[in-house]
Parts: sequence; structure tokens; C-alpha cells
Amino acid sequence: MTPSTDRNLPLFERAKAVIPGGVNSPVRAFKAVGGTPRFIERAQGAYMWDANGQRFIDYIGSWGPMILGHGHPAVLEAVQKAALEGFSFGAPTEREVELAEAIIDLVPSIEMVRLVSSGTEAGMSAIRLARGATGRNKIVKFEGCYHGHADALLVKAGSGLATFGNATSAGVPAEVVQHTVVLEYNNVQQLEEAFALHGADIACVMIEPIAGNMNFVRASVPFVKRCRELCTQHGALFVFDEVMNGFRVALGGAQSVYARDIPGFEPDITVMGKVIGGGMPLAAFGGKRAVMEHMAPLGSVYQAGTLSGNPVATACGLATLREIRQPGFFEALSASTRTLVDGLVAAAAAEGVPFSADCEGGMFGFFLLPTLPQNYATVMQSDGARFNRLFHGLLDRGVYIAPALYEAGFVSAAHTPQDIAETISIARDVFKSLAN
Ligand code: HOZ
Repeated sequence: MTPSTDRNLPLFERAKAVIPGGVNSPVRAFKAVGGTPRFIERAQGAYMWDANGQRFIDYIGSWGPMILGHGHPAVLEAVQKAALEGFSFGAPTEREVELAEAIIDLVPSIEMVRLVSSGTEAGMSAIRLARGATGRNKIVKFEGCYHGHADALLVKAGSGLATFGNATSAGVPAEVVQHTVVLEYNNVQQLEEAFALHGADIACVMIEPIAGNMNFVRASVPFVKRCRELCTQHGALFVFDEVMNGFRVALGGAQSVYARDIPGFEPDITVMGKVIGGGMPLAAFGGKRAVMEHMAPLGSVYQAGTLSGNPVATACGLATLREIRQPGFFEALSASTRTLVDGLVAAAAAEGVPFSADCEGGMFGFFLLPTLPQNYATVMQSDGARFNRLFHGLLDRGVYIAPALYEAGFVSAAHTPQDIAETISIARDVFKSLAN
């Protein structure tokens, strides 16, 4: 691409004149990796095309929602039909009930659910609900977990904040986060100490069970088990933030993955987003009836939204859930993701590049570290400069991964074995250049 035919750069310059940093969500600006963000014109299946007409195999999938790939015919049909019927009514619809029923059917810990428009809104409302239901103020979160950009949760968070080296946002008054207790992920001892100190004041413990905002780090089974035990023992609520994991790592979400090792395991509140909207602005939080009945208009915890349960978004989400419920869907998706991850590990090993990777369902992550990290501090030891070379090497050759070290990747049902094989072969080329 000669400078005169490149359209991404002039678009970025134009964007920067009218939008802070040229983007509507910081990580898209390529600030950490350098270079010019690609302005996407269209997408289909596993591919996206930028303003220069370059094709990319897409492993971002709109940061998670596009589990079926782009432009799935059944989803398109549902969205087109819903759009013709009306964009927004600000009144209840049958489709909202259907979507709530589908979520409850798939996630046994959820008996009632409230639909909202974004993961941030869902996380923020879940915290308010936990505080309202328990009459307590303190919330426990873990370093590197990102639960959206609500004030009380923007402390030592991952995602874009980690990328810019400032895990706590400016503009959040100390008073607002005085009740937020931040602990190390996977550190049982710290958790026990926090409960010993504040047990009677803790409204909830909130966790990304398979954290996707410090790349991909699993909460260990003993850690999740201890969180559950301590919450129950002290009357606190255990909140699973499954915005990334829900309907992505397994049909029943991360909680169904942990229930394999912890019989009967259930969180009290689940926060969902991304896949349930299928690419439209839709998110949710749900839990046991006794907890959810604290929500207005039944109870005194207030939350509302003009676009909550939007008819086009719910049509998109329902059509997406219908597809991922098909027998064998998750087996096939998990197998593709596993093939990708194993292939990348083998390619890095062949070129002598220290590399570790992990996956669950259609979500994966990798590190330029010899072993998988267990917490944020270890994630931070990753070699950022080397990651940037890897990122640009892949991007130039048509493989689009997240432009930051701290973000998980996503495989869709539209990724064919050929796409995966092509990705691994491109990665091997790039690893070769990294080894030099
Ligand atoms: N919160 C997303 C990363 N974990 C970024 C979303 C976006 O930029 O679209």
C-alpha cells in the first residue's frame, strides 16, 4: 500500500479532529501497539475488510459477540424482520420475555433476569442490586478484572486501562471507591483476610471467572470454591461477570465449567453481555428470584433504560442463542479453538519463542511467556515490545487479533479449518522474525 492509496491514515486523521483519540473506545486507537487503526468497511463470516480493501481473518469478533461469525443468515433475517416491525417502543414486547426465558433455560442459577443495553450497565446494576439486597456497602473485586466503566469498578481494572498503564481512571472520586476492596486474583489467603476483616460489610464479591481483560487467565477451581464458601458463610453475594464468558466458553457459561469440578456450584448474580446480543447493544443481569425481586418496580433498587430490551437487539440475541443451542455447536467451536491454540504453541516452539496459550470454548488467549500467568502482576511481565511486533506481523499478513496485550481472542463458528491453518502458518512466519 503506497501512502497515496492508503485510506486508513486519512480516515484516522479526520477522526482525531472530531473524536477524542479518533475512536469511541480507547483500545481501538492502537495506542499501545502503534500504527494506524484499520477502519473496517464490512465483514462476512470469519473475515473483515478495511477501507483499503485488505481482508483480515477476524479473531476479535467485535470483542466477543460474533460467535456465529459476521452476517449469519438466520440472524440477519431475524434482525431485518424486527427492524421492519419497529426500532424501539419503550414498552414491553413478547420477544423480551422469550429472551429472558431462553437465558433462564440455559443458565440454571438464573431465575429472573433484567435486560439492559451494555455490559457496563449490567455490571453497575448488579453491584447496586447486591448492595440493595444485602444492605451493605463493600464490594470485592480482583486486580486485572474489568467489569465495565462504572466508577466503583474502575479500580485496578484490566482491558484498556491496563494498556495505558493506568489501571484506575481519573475522574473517579476517592469517596466513590472507598468501599471497593481490590484483591489479587487467585490469592486465597488475601480473600480470607479480607473476609476476616470486613466480612459483615461485604455486599458482594465480583469476578471475571475466566478473565478476558488481562488476556486469558482462569480463576483456579480452589479459588472459586473458596469465594463461594466465604460469600455463603458471610451473607455476601457472589457475582459472576460473564459478559465475555457467557454463552462463549460453554452454552451454560463459565459457571457450568466450574460446576464440573465444584458439584452444585452456582453464583448468586450473573452479569451477561456480548453473545446474548449477537452484535447488537444488549446485556443482562440475573440471579435467584429472591435477589432479583429487589429490583424496581418490585423492590427498591432502581434501574431503567429507554433502550432496555430493544426489539431489534432482542431479535438478534434470540436468533444467535437459537443457533448456538444446536447440538454439537460448542463441541465444534471448542475443537477449532483448540486446534488454533495448539498450532500457535507448536509454531512458537518450533521458532524458539517463549509462548503459552489457553482456551475454553470459543475464547482463547496467549502470552509471550513460557508459562501461563495466574494473576495480573504476572501478566504484566509479558514482553510488550515483542507483542507489538507479533501484532503488526499478523496484521500486515491479514490476521486481526486484539491490538493490546491484555485482551482475549475469539474464534467463531465461521472460522473454517483452512482459516485456522492459514493463521497458524502466518503466525509461524511471524514467530520466525521474532526469534531473530
Ligand atoms: N471493552 C473492550 C475490551 N475488553 C473494548 C471494546 C471495544 O473497543 O469495542
